[in-house]
Amino acid sequence: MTLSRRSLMGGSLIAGAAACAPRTGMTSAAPAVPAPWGATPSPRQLRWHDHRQYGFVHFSINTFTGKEWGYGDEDPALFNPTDFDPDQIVAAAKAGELTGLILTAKHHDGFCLWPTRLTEHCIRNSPYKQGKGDIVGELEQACRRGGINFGVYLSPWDRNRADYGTPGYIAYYRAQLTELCTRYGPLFEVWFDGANGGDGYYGGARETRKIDAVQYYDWPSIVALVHRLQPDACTFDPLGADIRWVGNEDGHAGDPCWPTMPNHPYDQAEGNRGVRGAELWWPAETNVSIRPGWFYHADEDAQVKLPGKIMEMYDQSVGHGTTFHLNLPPDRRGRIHDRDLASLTAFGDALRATFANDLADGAVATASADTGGTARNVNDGRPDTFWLAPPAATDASIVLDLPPGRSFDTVRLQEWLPLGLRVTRFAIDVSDGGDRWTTVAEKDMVGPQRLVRLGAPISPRRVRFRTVAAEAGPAIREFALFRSVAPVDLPPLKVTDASIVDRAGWKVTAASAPGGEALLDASPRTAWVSKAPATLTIDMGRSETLAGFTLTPTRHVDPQAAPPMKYVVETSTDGRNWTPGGTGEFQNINYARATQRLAFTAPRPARHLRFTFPEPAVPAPAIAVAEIGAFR
Ligand code: FUL
Repeated sequence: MTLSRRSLMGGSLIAGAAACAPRTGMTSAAPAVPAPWGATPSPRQLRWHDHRQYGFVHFSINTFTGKEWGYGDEDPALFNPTDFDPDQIVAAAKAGELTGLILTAKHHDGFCLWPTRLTEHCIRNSPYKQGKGDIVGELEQACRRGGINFGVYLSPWDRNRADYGTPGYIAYYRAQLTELCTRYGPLFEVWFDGANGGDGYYGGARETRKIDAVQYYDWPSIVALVHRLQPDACTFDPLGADIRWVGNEDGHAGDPCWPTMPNHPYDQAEGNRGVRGAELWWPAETNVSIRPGWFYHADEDAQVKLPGKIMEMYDQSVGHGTTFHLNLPPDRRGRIHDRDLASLTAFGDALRATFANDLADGAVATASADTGGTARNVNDGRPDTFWLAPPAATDASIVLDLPPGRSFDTVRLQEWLPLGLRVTRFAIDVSDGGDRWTTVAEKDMVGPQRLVRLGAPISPRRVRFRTVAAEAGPAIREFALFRSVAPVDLPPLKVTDASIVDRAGWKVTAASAPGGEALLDASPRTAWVSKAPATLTIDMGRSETLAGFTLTPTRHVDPQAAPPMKYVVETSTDGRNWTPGGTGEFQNINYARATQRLAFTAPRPARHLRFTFPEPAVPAPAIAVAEIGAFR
């Protein structure tokens, strides 16, 4: 039988709802729980929603080669962390209030971080612990010790395997997955990357291989394998069983981001906002790196996202109804760098300080419509209770009469998900007594979690949640109030990297489009834009021995101009005689907008650099590049 996404999603919704009947007190009988409205989460999705924010750990061969995507021909001997400390990584995650970690057990280059017998391209052949180490197991154990969840990323694309593209590779991939799902205890999430096919080593073939991912992997059967071996693990997969991609790697979900989606293949624009009332419960995860790249690169130490930025991303992910998946890449020692740790800690401190005290605690809740005295459940601090309005009460509201002196600027709301997304739009009103209400916010969707930031603290006597539009009387799990604490900022970090060539005196001497000075102005905000093929020649004003060049793509997504897909680079000492410097593909450039470092085939003296960028990385009318540099 072919499993469809729908059959994967089905299951125990009824059990989910029944287990969660509202708490109605000792004396009253539990009211009948009404039918859910629309799609509802499976029990495993329901648990996953409550994980809220967790970490990604990109750590592999790329950490040691400075790349974002390994080609697949890297020597396993390169993997050599000098001081791998999984407890330090877990402590960093906990400092940032992350509830779990997902490790890249294998990235696109095919190198496996666990001692598998399925391939030689793995940690057994690395110097780490003389081939006796197991990064997957060591991090898993540290997560258990630290009391946080553990999950794995296993890249479907494998640039090392000779059999990539044939049925033999799928058997290999499933065997890998089986090892990961059976050796490392309960996993909370299994992450399947959407990046698939392109050039690679492929056992020495060194060619480009394209596959039809949907057909090749047969996602429903892979997801079924995970669910059979790991019933609690939600899959992040490109077809759509448990968790969907939010549609960007910048840390923001649409406002709101509905957890429901139509039953058709993933569409990036839809993925960012979801579709109200659609058939599938397929909620989004917002994944983003704390650094420009997914892997650690020392020259990005000064570009670690600041605590305020992390808080903004938290608000725009968790606060919009998705989970927040923040990448923390360990450095070459195998530890989280001090800068990332400082930023995470400041973010975590602010989060803890903000949400420590629910200022709705002790308030008296009165609902305009209620089923069996459930209004008080809305601020009882319990995750297993909710206020339930009768199904027909689509205009229901609930008022919290606050004890005096409560000053808040943040409202946190949650819907009782087993009954579906009943509320379409709501308002928050406040009053100082009597019936004069002022509306301070109006938003679409309550959903798994909704944060409403008011901008400034207010101290009303009463605060009201009011449905503006609903499909059924609301079922609200939480109506909480907080006073936000802003994260403490970090002092600027100045990095001096002697390998980076100073660009003073550089000039663009020929180009396929004007505006080349934007490439040399040290601002990633300005860009040089050219139709494809884009060509560019730079005179550095003096000759020196260079090892390679850097290219920074534009940071913003622009349908009119995309980063280049490939490059051809040449060097010259006199501007007349040119030596090939290499050709290649930029790695993941359209999604991770980080500076790319490309080594020449060999270091050489050079004064002039000449580039050709044949085509954009994704279909677009033009190519855009923000900065070009060089390294020794
Ligand atoms: C992308 C990959 O290509 C990146 O390298 C990274 O792993 C990111 C999380 O997903 O699709």
